[in-house]
Formats: sequence, structure tokens, C-alpha cells
Amino acid sequence: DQLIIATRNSSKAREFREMFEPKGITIKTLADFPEIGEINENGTSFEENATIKAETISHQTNLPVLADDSGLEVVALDGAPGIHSARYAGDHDDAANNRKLLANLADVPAEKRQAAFHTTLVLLKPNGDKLVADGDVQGTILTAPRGNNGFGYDPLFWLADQGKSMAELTDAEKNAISHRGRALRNMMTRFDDWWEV
Ligand code: ITT
Repeated sequence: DQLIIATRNSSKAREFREMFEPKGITIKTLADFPEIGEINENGTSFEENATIKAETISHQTNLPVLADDSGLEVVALDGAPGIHSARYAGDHDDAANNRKLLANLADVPAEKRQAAFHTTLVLLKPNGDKLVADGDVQGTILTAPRGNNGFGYDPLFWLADQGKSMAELTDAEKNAISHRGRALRNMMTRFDDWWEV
């Protein structure tokens, strides 16, 4: 059995691989399909964007596809960067995105820096059968980066319960509490029945 993970983000791909390979499913990523070009994620929600990615790739490969659309929602910024998280500062540049986030929150005090990571997963078969799952994790935005693991906004995302930033967690620790881990476990409760039919 094969499943394409619809991502060019190698950190995301690694987080997913750890969940599916134990089921005997062969994971492919977009790195295995260089002919698939840039996908225009022009939807207005996480689910729409994940569905656009999954449909485009499933049509081109005739294989089942799992697409993830995720992002950071900051309360004091009315939910920004949200679906624009990857290109918040223009290009897809994590360091520039983090600098812009810190600058936009410069005057926001500690008690008003609540944020959440969100993931919507869309799993799509070539016949159009679709499975959707969501996951969130709550935290606050630091005033300076901490930690070197993870990716994206992880160094700025503080987890009070852990006493660590998301970038100070190992992959396994992050999977256990993250938006993506939660969405994936939510999906997995329905996956086996869905996959067999
Ligand atoms: P693909 O579309 O190829 O999967 P991407 O990185 O562009 O890769 P998204 O469109 O879902 O993925 O954008 C998500 C952005 O949100 C990502 O670039 C990060 O900046 C941020 N993000 C998502 N999940 C994150 C996580 O677990 N930790 C830190 N930042 C995250």
C-alpha cells in the first residue's frame, strides 16, 4: 500500500512517516514526484487549502494523498498569520517570519500573547473518498527564540505545562502534544476502516 504525503516540508514529512510506516504503508512525498509543480493554495481556510493540495496530487498520481495545511493563530493579531503562516514575511523564510511575528507583538504584554497552532488534515482517495481531521495546541508567544528542534514558529511557541518552547522538545515529545500529532491521532481513530473499504 502506498500513500503520498503532500508536502515539500521535510520536517512535516518526518513527523508523518513515524505514524504510518508502522502500519506497513509505504510513504512517498512530493520529492518522489518532481513532475508535480507548485500548487496554488488559494483557498480561504485550512481545509480548503489542504483539499486543493490533495486533489491536485491525487489527480496526477492516481494514488491516495494526505495533505496537511497548518499554521499559527495569534489572538492579539486577530488570528494572523493563520493560513498565511508559511509566507507571513513574503517568502517562505522561517527566520524572517519569526522576526515579523516578534516585531508585530513588540508592544503586547506577556498575558496577552496567547496563540494556537492548528492543523487540518485531508486524506483523499483517487475515487474522491475524503477523511478530514483537525488538531490544535495552545501556547503563548515568547519575546525571543528558544531551542533548535522542530521548524517554523516552534522556537517562539511557549508551552507552560512543559516549561519549554516547542523547539526544545524532541520529535517524539512534539508529536505527543502538537497540533499535527493530535490531528493525526484523531484521523487514525477512523483510518483503518476508511483505508480498507
Ligand atoms: P507544505 O505546504 O509543502 O506542506 P508548508 O511549510 O508551506 O509546507 P503550510 O502551507 O501548512 O506548510 O504552512 C505552514 C506554516 O505554518 C509553516 O511553514 C510554518 O511556518 C508554520 N507551521 C506549521 N506547523 C508548524 C509546526 O509544527 N511548528 C512550527 N511552525 C509550524
